[in-house]
Amino acid sequence: MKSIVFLRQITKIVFLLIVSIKAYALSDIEPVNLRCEYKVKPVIDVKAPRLSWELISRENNQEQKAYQIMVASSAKLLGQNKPDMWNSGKILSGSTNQIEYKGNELESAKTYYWKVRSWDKSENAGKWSEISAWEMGLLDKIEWGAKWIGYNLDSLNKNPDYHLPPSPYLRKETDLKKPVKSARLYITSLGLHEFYINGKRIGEDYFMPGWTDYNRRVYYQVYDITENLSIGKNAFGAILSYGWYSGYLGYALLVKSPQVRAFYGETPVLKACIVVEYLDGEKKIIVTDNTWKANDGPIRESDILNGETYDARMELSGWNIPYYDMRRWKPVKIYPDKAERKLQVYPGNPVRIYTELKPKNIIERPQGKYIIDFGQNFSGVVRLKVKGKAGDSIIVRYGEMLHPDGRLMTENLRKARATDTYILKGEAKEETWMPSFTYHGFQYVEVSGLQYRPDTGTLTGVVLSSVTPQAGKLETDNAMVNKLYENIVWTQRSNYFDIPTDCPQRDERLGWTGDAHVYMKSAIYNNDIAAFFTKWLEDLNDAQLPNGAYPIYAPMPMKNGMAAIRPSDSYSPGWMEAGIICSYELYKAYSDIHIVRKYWQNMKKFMQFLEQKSAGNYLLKERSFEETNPKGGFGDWLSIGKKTSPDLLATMYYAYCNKLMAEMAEAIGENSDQMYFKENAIKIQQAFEKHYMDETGKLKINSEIYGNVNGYIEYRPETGFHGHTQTAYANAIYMNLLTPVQMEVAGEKLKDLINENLGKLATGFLGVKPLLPALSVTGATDYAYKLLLSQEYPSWGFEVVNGATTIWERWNSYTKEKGFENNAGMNSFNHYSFGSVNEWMFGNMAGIKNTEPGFRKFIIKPEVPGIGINYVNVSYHSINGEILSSWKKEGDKFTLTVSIPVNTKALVYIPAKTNGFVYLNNKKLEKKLENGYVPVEIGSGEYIFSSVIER
Ligand code: RAM
Repeated sequence: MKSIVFLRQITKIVFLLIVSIKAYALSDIEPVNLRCEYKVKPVIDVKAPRLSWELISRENNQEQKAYQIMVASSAKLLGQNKPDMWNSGKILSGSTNQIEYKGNELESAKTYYWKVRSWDKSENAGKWSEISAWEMGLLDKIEWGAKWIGYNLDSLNKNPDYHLPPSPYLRKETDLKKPVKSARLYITSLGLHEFYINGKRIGEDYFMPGWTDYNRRVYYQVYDITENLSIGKNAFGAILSYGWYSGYLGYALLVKSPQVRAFYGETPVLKACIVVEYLDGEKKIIVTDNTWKANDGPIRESDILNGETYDARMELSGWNIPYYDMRRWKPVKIYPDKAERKLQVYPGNPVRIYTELKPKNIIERPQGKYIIDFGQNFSGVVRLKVKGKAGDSIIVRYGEMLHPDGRLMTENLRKARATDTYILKGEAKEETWMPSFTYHGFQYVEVSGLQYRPDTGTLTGVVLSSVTPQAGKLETDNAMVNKLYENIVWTQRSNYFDIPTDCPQRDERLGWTGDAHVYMKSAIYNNDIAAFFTKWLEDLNDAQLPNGAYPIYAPMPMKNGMAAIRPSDSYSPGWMEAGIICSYELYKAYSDIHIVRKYWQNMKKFMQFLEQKSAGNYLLKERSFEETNPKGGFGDWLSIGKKTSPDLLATMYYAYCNKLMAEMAEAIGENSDQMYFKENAIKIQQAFEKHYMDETGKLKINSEIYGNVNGYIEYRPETGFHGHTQTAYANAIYMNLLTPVQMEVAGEKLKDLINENLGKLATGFLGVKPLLPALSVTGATDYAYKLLLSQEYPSWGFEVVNGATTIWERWNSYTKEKGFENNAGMNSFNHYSFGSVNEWMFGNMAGIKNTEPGFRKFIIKPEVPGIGINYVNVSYHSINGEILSSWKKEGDKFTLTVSIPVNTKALVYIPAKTNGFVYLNNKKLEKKLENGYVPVEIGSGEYIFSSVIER
């Protein structure tokens, strides 16, 4: 009896032990890639920063059931689990991103340390993450105590063609009496700056503080300069340039605008604050004030569009190191601040050197000139390593293409001089120089002034781009498609340059809104652009016009209530919707409801503008936008063939924006707005159907209404405007504006139009993005592949086989027969809009599409062509982790390898033959075929599916 009791007790203990082990078992779920406001260990000035992490685990179908965040004011406290700032406690939630800090108030200039742990699907806690951190900027402008300082050199270098004054140099020396514990540099400028401490350039960033509406806000950077300082004398030096603040912008010179440069101010100015903390805790603060001295120096001209001239003979040797003789330097001038101008931490990804390129080919030209081919079109500059006599000028001209006779083609740069000049000081050793405040879009440079043949070390291509982290990879067994993808990536790299520009080479480089929204989803698959667009959406909303319309580009400097670069620039259907579409894409891709909330009132104001335009008809009839220039806006810009009515497009965008607004309203819990926009969308769809569609489902417009009206850029009386175009159907399908029956009809019509056009596309900027997706949705994947794989004009392949290394602005930017036919004045070879086919390559060819914000839920539904591609390997690093879709077709055998991040769910569609079987990791699945696919829902993990498909 005794022993039985004993046994019972033992069993009970063992049982309790097992239960408690289970309860306290440590899961292998682990938070990694901890970020704050989309960045790893950033400096920020957001009062309730958003935290995110990704999860890893060896277990399949793993999920997060809860999390806990701890934030402390020191790493030590956090290590001891003493979160003096915030302890979230165990929060029952599956969210791993967009989690707002809810702790004690964050203070200026402090660093905060944080960690997180998650509970897995079985409610077991994982281990704590590694410690991450963020630092706060200066939260109040007053704290800077610094003045705007500058040195006006505006009267110099005024010549009839360009007014390019030299760069001011500013400096100051300070004694530091004791050993330094830590030091920070807070720095900004109106115009561009480079900053030096004791001879060393601070930071790796270029073109800071970026382009904003400087009347409203200017950004600053924060650098840890602890290592740069030493006891004793320290020298601080800055070089300023005109940049977007006071240099040339866009085509102002070309179109002979009343003002061509200095749109925000004339003199570039600097504001800096250096906070030094000595080892003993005492602080010393050095600010820009009237104790700084100024001079002009070797940079004789510097302008983003026009280039830089550097006279090495005028170098101020030793100017940025201590004990420099300052007698010839002048006092700086103090410039007033604007009370309303905000001073904020740069929220985007700064421009940095991406990589360097060696010359691929060096070609000798007449008159001692050489052309250097870098083999790749890109944004950046060249670094020179040259020798020669004092006073010799080395002149570098930049171009994207060569004329057939071998000359550098520069006509398409229009008024952008795009020339850098280096004047040698004539040293015995080689002299090295790279411009600081200009960039060019080019593949070739022409160099003159060299007394010898350059070799591959003489000129180096320096690639500059905003550092948006890589997110996607795409590879197929089709060399042309691979090259197309590479070209798309290079085009994005060239144009995501502080703002999303249209092109990097000519006198334009503006944040064109139409280009930005048609390409954005494509961009998302390639890079993490969350921070980049967080910055530009601010620019876009700052530029919202008083009537509520979003402009055709942003930033848009204004003068007397009109665009300053070209007074007739305002808004355009197809462009202005970027205010809605880009916010929506950011929300969808990164689950960013914060951005939706932030601009909700702005977006509603835009919707009111559209409503007023529709005058109660829920429709934008023909000739609804007579007030813009060009009339009706830009329409399906650079399309070829029949032109789509801009108002028909405007109406579709009107409906589409209402749909997106309804979805965003739901996301932020604005229920009445949601109802309102949803109903509006329906009403617009009905009005659209009534006005722009005949009984057979054919899209139509009344072209005669446009007759005899000058000012419609694409309207010709002979050819008119149309509704029955590829662009019109593609958009109607993509935007989901049709009933199922109409959808089917539209799909047929779209195919008919392609057939009539000998199997070719005819779309412009607005039609190209939805074209392949629309074909896919309506079951014409074979058509989509035919267009993708075509190498005949007009197609993506045509550009590739004609040597393109980036995406062209026009389908016929260059043809072998006609050369640079068209308008060499508007002919960029580095323009991403037509690269929007990338969205289809990731979303359809590889089949990765998000169905819940942030790719928390997504589908993988690869579309497999009959011929042309047998292997596709695509990954996308979402905010929830890395997704893989890799498929292979060998005869009739199909294999699909997928990888699903922890805490996400995927609906995988495996293509299969009727009556065919689908295997998962070699095990037969008992599932039914639906429209050629077997859908399988899976959680995290790696899986290999195989099936038999039609050959
Ligand atoms: C061109 C720009 C841009 C386009 C507008 C309409 O000048 O390059 O790509 O959006 O015009």
